Amino acid sequence: MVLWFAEAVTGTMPTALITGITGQDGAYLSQFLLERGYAVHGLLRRSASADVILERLRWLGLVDRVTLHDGDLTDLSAMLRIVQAVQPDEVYNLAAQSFVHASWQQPLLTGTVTGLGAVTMLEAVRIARPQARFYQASSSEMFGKIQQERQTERTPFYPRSPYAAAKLYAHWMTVNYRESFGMHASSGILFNHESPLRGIEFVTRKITDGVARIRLGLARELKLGNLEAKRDWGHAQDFVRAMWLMLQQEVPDDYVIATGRTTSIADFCALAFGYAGLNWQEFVRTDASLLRPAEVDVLHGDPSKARDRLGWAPSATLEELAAEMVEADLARHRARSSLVMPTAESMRAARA
Ligand code: NDP
Ligand code: GDR
Repeated sequence: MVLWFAEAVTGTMPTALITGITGQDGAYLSQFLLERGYAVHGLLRRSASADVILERLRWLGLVDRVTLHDGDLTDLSAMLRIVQAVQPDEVYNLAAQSFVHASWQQPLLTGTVTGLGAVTMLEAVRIARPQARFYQASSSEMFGKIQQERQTERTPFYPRSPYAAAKLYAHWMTVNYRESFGMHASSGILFNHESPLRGIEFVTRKITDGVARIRLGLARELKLGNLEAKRDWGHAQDFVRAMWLMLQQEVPDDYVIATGRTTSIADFCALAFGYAGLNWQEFVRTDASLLRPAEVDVLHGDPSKARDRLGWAPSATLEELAAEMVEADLARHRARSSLVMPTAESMRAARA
C-alpha cells in the first residue's frame, strides 16, 4: 500500500477528522479515506432524527466504520475537546448551513455556522493540534456576480448571498491562519458537485427526484425557479478526491475545483428527463416564489492549477452524473419509503 503524508511522517496509519460527515461530501470523503486506510472521525450534532441524519453514511455502508463525536461547530469547547481527543493528522471542515436560498431567511445562523464556525475549527486546531493539515470548504458562490468569464484562483470575489459572504469570511480567515500562524491550511474553491447523496433541496437532485416521481406516476409536474442560471456541475466523488490531494501537498494553497463545462438548469432538465424517456417541457413549471433575491447567473471554472499541481481531473461526465442520480431516485421511490433507502450495494444487486 502507498504511504500517505501522515503515515510517512509518523509510521502509523493517518487519522482524519471531518466536520459535516453526515452531509454529501462528508459521506463520500469518509469512503475515500477509509479505502486508503485512514481512521475516520466525524462531528455529529445532536438531533432528534439521528436515524435520518445517518442515511448517507448508511447508504455507503459506513456507519460502523467511522467514529462519531457529539458536538456543534459553533461550540468552541466541544471542538477543542474533540480535536484534543482525536489528535487528527488531517482536518476537513465541511460543516455549514450550505443552502444558498435559505441564507436570506437565516443570515445570522448562516454567518454563525458557515462563517464563524470555520474560525472555531481553526482555533481548535491551532490550540490543540497545530501540526494538523486543515481543509476549508470554500465555494464558487464567492465569485457570485462574476468578474471574469472563466473563474480562477485570481478572479476577484463578488458574493451575492449571505451564504457567499459567510464563505468568503471563512476563506480569508483560512488564508490568514496560514499566513499568521504557519498552519498547513488550504481552501478548495469548489464549484457545484452533485450525486445521488445530494440534498433534495438542491436543484439537480430536486430535478432527478421529480423525474423519478413523474416516471413512476407519483407526480404530474415539477416546479422550479430560474431555468436560465448556469452552473459548472461535477460529481461529488471526484471533488472529495481533490480535497485530499490538497492536503498531501508540501505547501498549503488554494485551488479552484471545477469541470470547466457550464450548463443551464433547463439543459440539465433536458438531460435528466431525457434519460427517463420524458420531454421536460411537458412537466416543468416555473414558480416565482423559487426565485432568489439576488441570483448568481453563471459560474464557469478554470481548474488549470489543480490539473497542473495536483494532477486532478474530473472523471464523470454530466450525462453520467444525471443518469446515476435518476437511477438512484427511481430505486428510492420503488422502495416506497423516504426513510428506508436502498443501499448502493442493494441497487447494484437489483440491476445485476
Ligand atoms: P451538506 O449540506 O450536504 O452537508 C452539510 C453538513 O454540515 C452536514 O453534515 C450538517 O449536519 C453539517 N452541519 C450543519 N450545521 C452544523 C453545525 N452547526 N454543527 C455541526 N455540523 C453542522 O453539504 P455538502 O456536503 O454538499 O457540502 C460540504 C461543504 O462544502 C459545505 O461547507 C458546503 O457549503 C461546501 N460546498 C459545497 C459545494 C457543493 O456543490 N456541494 C460546493 C462548494 C462548497 P446535519 O446532517 O446534522 O445537518
Ligand atoms: P447553489 O445550488 O445555489 O449553486 O449552491 P442550487 O442547486 O440550490 O441552485 C443552483 C441554481 O439553480 C437555480 N434554481 C433552483 N435552485 C433550487 N435549489 N431549487 C429550485 O427549484 C431551483 N430552480 C432554479 C438557482 O436559482 C441557482 O441559480 C450550491 C450549494 O451546494 C452551495 O453550498 C455551494 O457552495 C454551491 O453550490 C457551489
